Amino acid sequence: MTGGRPYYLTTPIYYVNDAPHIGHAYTTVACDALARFMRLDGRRVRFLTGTDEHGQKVEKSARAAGMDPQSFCDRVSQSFREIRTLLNISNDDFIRTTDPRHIRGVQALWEELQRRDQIYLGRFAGWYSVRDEAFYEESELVGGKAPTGADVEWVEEENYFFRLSAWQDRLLQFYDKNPDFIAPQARRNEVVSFVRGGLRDLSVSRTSFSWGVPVPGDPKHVVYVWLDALANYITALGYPETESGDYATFWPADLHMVGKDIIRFHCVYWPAFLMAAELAPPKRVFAHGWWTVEGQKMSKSLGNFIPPQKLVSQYGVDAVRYFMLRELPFGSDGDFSHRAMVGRINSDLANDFGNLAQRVLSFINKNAGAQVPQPGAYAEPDRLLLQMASSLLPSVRPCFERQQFHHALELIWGVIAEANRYVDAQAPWALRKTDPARMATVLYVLVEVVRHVAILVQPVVPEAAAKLLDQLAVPAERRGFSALDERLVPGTALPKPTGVFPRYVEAAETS
Ligand code: ME8
Repeated sequence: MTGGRPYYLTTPIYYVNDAPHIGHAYTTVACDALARFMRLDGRRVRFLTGTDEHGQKVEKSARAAGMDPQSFCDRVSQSFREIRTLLNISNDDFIRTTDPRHIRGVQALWEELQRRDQIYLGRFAGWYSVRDEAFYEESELVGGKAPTGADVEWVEEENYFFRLSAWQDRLLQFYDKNPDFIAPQARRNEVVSFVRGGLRDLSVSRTSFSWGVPVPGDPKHVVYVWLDALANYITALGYPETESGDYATFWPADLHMVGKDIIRFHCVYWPAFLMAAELAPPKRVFAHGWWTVEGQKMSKSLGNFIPPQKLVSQYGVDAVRYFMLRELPFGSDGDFSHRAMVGRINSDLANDFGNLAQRVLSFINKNAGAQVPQPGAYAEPDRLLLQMASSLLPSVRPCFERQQFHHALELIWGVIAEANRYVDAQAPWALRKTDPARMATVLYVLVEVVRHVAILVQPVVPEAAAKLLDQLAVPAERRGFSALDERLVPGTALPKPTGVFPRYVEAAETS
């Protein structure tokens, strides 16, 4: 789409030290649903994801795999790229921090910061965690480890420093003026109190390894992996070119979606780097919660990282996407269990939505000439149900704008429940003999409601929604939100329906 107000959203760029798992899939699916929603709503969307390939952690993993870092990154980055097909992700761009366009942009940002006297050479002595790629104060350590539980090592080396301490007041003013910058509220409070507690200058280069972007003019240093990584959000838009092209169109980003683990980098360091380079900070950072698996933290030692391939082959792509966005209030932590997944598939998808669509469409196919029925005058219950369906978009839109996916789905499923009650109350099968004209009106109301719902769920379950819209004979160009106000044309032939949400049946135990 070329017209429309721009909307730029990003996932974190994922470390290539490990293969993708459901945590990565979660952030990417949430962004994808939002990107699709905005496109259907007429926005000009740029949706970026990618991989974070530099730093000591990746260098170590490459060595452990017996590979040179570049070949190692090429291999793992490819597995993150494959998520696109696997989970039906509609990203517009995929950036790698080893891309020449990115390296150029990072060096330009460094030079800009240096030119503005925001970087100086000093000596670092402190604690560093390779797993978190983060520095910690002595006072932050818990039992000799990072607050995240990661091991730390004592590092002393010549480093460049960014004058973060000088930005404390301006950051606090920025948060104050932009109450929506950090969501949810609890994360906002956490960031504000961290900054109020005082900021120290931040070490932004390393000399003890070489897998990174060389510091311009001093190549024995590589740029700190977080300064390198955060810059992806602008280098993908063509930074340092800011006057024209994608940067001019899409920056500042409407949303950086991240997990709660990396909020400090996105809400403190990133806006400070940008303000120091006289660039606009992003409009919003949303930090979602953390998944555990069957009640346990995901970890290498437990071997319970679920690869997205496994989920998709077991449950299907739409079911996985729906589950992720419906199961938890977006922002809260939650548990990924087989039982909960099957519950959602069989009750919300198969029983509520699938059954509604299937019984209406097969009834029309068998008993109403396999075409869109001709409605007569509407009765009160018809008007009420149609009204509920057409008021969905105005109530669902603010939920998406505020990343309240679960709430948007609750509202849509409220209409599905109402439509199921309406089928039972109006009993079209009984009307077939007693009042065929009334039967046609009831069926028309129902296909209209199914069309509304199918259009609105496209961002979350794109494959099933497309199949359903095919079965309603809705042409591809009439599937955007601006087509919601239109009506199905009576007499349009409808193809033979097939179920779009199969029930999940447990495989029989084999011994
Ligand atoms: O932090 N539950 O990359 P990363 C929910 N390269 N989300 C999870 C999760 C879980 N259990 N585990 C991971 C990095 N995630 C940096 C980012 S951005 C400039 C650089 C998701 O590979 C969540 O979005 O460790 C989290 O923030 C991200 O993966 C961390 O990915």
